Amino acid sequence: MTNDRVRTLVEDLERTLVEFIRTHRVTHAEYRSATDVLVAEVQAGEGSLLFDVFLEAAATDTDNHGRPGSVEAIEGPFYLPGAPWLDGPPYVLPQRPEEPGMPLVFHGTVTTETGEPLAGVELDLWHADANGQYSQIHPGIPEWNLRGRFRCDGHGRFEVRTIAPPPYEIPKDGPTGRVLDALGRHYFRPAHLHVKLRHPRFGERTSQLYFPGGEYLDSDVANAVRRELVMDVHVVDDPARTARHDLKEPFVDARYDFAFAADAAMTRA
Ligand code: MBD
Ligand code: FE
Repeated sequence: MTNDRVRTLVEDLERTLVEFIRTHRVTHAEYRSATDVLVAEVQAGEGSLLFDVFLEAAATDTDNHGRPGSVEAIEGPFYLPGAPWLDGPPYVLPQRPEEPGMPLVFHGTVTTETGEPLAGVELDLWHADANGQYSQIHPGIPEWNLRGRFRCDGHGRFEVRTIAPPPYEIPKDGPTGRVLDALGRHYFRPAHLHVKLRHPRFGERTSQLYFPGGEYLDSDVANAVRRELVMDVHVVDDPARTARHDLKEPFVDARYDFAFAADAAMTRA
């Protein structure tokens, strides 16, 4: 961000908030309780959670506006850089021997915005476990559980096996939960997979994918669902197909095709 841009934004934010205080005749006690909430959020390590729940989707829409290719989605507060590269194919996300949850095979393609297959794109996938918890964020889960990186093949195809996450309840016992309580809102997000795509010449995209018909699709506490981000999903229980994935039980087949438009700055270079 340039210094000019910082000044434009901070000065307008200041004007907007001063105007807001005047319009609502915010008292000193109300002002102080607002700053106390923000300080409590930061002290509880929930600063990013609060902002990501209330504001991140709007900022993501800015980037999506008028840009070709698949829409992007919020990163959320629980992304960790440096996830392990998986051995494969076939790729399986790191998981405990009896990882709870129905097996999920997530697959699809990555193409350019005009539909040409894009080889060698890195996918960095992370999601919650069957209890709605993320490794390294919630205690008692092995490091990097349900987080990992792999690449699509020479034809832009990818496939990875993991487990299907449930609808997700954001941490509610801290200050963010108290803000939602005050508003009378619930704490839920629909079940989702987070994924980042990276390509040396195209840049990086952050997506998040949802299950059709899933609970909270229409009432996401983070207001981050976009209909373009709903996968094609069906349950497979044909033994010939489950065996192909080393499974004896039915699995969820979830497909998503990404269109990756190069960063304008990178194609100019
Ligand atoms: C999440 O997993 C998430 O995606 C968001 C937006 C907020 C909290 C936890
Ligand atoms: Fe999430």
